Amino acid sequence: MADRSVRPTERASVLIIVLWVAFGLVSLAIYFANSSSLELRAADNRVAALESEQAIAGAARYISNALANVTEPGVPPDSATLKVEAIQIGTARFWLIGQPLDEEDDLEVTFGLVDEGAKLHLNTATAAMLAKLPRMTAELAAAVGDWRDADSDPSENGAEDEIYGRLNPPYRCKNAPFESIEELRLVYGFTQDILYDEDANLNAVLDRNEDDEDATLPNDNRDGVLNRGVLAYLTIHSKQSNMKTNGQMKVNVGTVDPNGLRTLMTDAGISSQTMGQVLARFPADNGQGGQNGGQNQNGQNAGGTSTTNNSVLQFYTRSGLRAEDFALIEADLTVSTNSVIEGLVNVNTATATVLACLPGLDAEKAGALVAARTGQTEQHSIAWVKDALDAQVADQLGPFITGRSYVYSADIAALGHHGRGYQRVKLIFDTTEGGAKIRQRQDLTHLGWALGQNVRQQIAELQNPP
Ligand SMILES: [Ca+2]
Ligand SMILES: [Ca+2]
Ligand SMILES: [Ca+2]
Ligand SMILES: [Ca+2]
Repeated sequence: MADRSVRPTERASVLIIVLWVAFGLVSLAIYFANSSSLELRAADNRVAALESEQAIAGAARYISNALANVTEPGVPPDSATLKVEAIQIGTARFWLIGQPLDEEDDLEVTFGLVDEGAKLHLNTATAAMLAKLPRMTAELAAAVGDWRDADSDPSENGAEDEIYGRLNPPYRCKNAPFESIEELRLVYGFTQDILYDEDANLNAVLDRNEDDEDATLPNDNRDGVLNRGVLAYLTIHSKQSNMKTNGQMKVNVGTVDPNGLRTLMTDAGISSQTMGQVLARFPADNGQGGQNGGQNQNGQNAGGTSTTNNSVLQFYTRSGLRAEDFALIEADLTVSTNSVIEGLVNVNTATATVLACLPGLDAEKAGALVAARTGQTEQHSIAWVKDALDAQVADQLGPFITGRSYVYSADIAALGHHGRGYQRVKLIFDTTEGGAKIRQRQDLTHLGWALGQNVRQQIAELQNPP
């Protein structure tokens, strides 16, 4: 009996050892379970990121197709059929982050394609036009001019090699056109703040961190209004072909080409009576007129005769055409002999801020223009501009505007399953040569979440239905 008995202290220590071993085993199990769940989670995130990457590739094809199949060249895809929000591809979704027409619309994301023609062209806009943008000054605009001009002579208030040579580290002035709008960061005087201002994630929305003073980056003024930097208003992509869809040059109405104009009006079904009246207003000039009209070097008119027009708008004003007849031929008219025209601003889609930069306009007149275009029936025409402005102002503005756009950007944000794997890519689509070609791809994922509060909430509700 005695040797079979175990002393209580021994029994206790065996128990403690057993407990320790059990504890160790459980810890190990928990450790491995945890690390494998971490690994699972990491793998899951990688899968989600791959899914959103695939969604972006799908979005690119979807948009390409929509742009290649528009009803008419220069007219955006029908907004009633183009899907722009929470489009599902497998378990992923994508959104197109747009730009609001009314800039005071800054509390939630606007969805849609972005018209590059609604912006100022950084390579073709004059320094005077650029200087009128928010955050710009005459000095900054002059420095932009010197950066892109071929010479090394500083313009008034500008900056050429001599100034860049004094920077630390020094570099050379580019003396060539901009290849991206972000290149502005290299131009003398430009800062991150001037480029982005409060819209640090470039989504045209006043996100929380953009309205909390210096609690989180960026520094903002917490006034409940989004102040946007110059990047929002600039492009290097807007352009249009000077060819008709059949490959022939458009009809020159700079120095009016009566034969071309007659053919064009006939094909459009404009009555012969109207045609006669229009042609009578542009009698062939002795030396320059008639069929030689297209041989003007730069497409601008040197003369002051009534047979020359500085713009398609001026031609329309003088032609006596009715707006609906003009709209039929407008897309095939030009005053230029170049094969491509860069940087015309689409007066039907530009914001008042951009319009205010154009010659003849200021903030007040631009506001009036935007008010006048609302409810226009000929949505891709410039005819309405004639009635919205004084003749003199319209003549100044005419050479810088268009009614159509051929280049769009798609700012695509995508999420994989469970709302994970956020990615954002901006693509530039160019339709000037028919079809839709991608000209530039820029990854914007590093700017962080840009889909606003509503989408965040929608995603949360999808994961945990109420
Ligand atoms: Ca230069
Ligand atoms: Ca210069
Ligand atoms: Ca923002
Ligand atoms: Ca603000």
